[in-house]
Amino acid sequence: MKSQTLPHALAALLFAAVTLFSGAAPAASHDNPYGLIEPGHLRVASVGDAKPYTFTDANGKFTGFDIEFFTDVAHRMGIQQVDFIGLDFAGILPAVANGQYDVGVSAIGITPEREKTVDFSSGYLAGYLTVLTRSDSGVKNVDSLAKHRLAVVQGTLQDNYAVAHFKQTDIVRFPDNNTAIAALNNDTVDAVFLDYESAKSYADRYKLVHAADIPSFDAPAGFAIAKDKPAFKAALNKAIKAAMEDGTWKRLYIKWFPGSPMPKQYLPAAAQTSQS
Ligand code: SNW
Repeated sequence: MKSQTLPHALAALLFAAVTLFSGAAPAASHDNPYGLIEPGHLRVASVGDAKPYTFTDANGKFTGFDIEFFTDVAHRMGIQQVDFIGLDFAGILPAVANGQYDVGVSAIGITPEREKTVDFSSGYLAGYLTVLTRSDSGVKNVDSLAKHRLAVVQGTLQDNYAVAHFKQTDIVRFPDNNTAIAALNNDTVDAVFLDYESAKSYADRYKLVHAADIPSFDAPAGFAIAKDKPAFKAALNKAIKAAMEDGTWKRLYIKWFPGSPMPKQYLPAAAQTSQS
C-alpha cells in the first residue's frame, strides 16, 4: 500500500545517501555476509617497506609474512581476490575505519587506543620494538638515547612509546621506514625505532646495529577491520585459528623470520603442551 511503500522508499534513499556520504562500507547482507566493499574481494591497506612483514618486491608485488599469512586466511574464507595497496602507516587505520579498505594488514599492534576506532582479529605475532643505530652514533642502549635524535614512523607504537619513555630524546617523525633509515644513514638522525624484524633486515643491508629490543608482547599484531562487522571478524578468527592449527603459521614464520624466537601461543595446540 502506498502509505507504507513511500516511507520505505524514503528510508532506503536516506540510507543510501548516508552510506554514500559517510563513505562507510556496505552492511552485511545475504549476498555480502562480511559487509565487504565488493563481495568476494578483499581490499587491503598495507605498507610497502616493512620487510619482512609487508613489502613490495622488485616487481612491485606485495609479499612478506603478514601478506602471505593474510592471503592464506582469505583463501580459507573462500575469498580468492585479495588486493594490497600501500599507504603511509598513519593512513591505514583511518582508511579502514571509514570504509575505504576492508582490512589493514601491516604488523599492526592491537591496543585499547586503536580499538576505539577499529576492531581487530585475534593476534598472530608478538615481538619487539627495536632501536636501530649506526655503530658510530654514540647510542648504545636506552639510556644513551638521551640528547640524541631518534626517528620514528608517525602513528606507530614506537612513536607512542618514545613520547612516553624517552623524555630527553629528540623525536623526529617520518612517514615511512625507508625515509627514516635514509636519515640514519646520512646522519640526520642518530637512531631509528621500528619493529624488530624490519630492524634486522635493515641491519643486514646497511651494517646497522640493534641498541635495544623492547618487548611488545602486550600488543600482538592483528588484522584491522571496521567496527561492527561480527561475521567478518568471526570468519577471520576461525581461519586464523585453522592456519595456526595445521602448521601454516609456523611454516611462514620459519620462512620469513628464520632464527627468531617463536612465540608458542600460535603453534598447533599439541605443540604448545609438548616439552620440546
Ligand atoms: O606490537 C608489535 C607486535 O608485538 C609484533 O612485534 C609486530 O609489531 C607490533 O605489532 C608493532 N608494530 C608497529 C605498530 O603496530 C609498527 C607497524 C608498522 O610499522 N607497520 O605500530
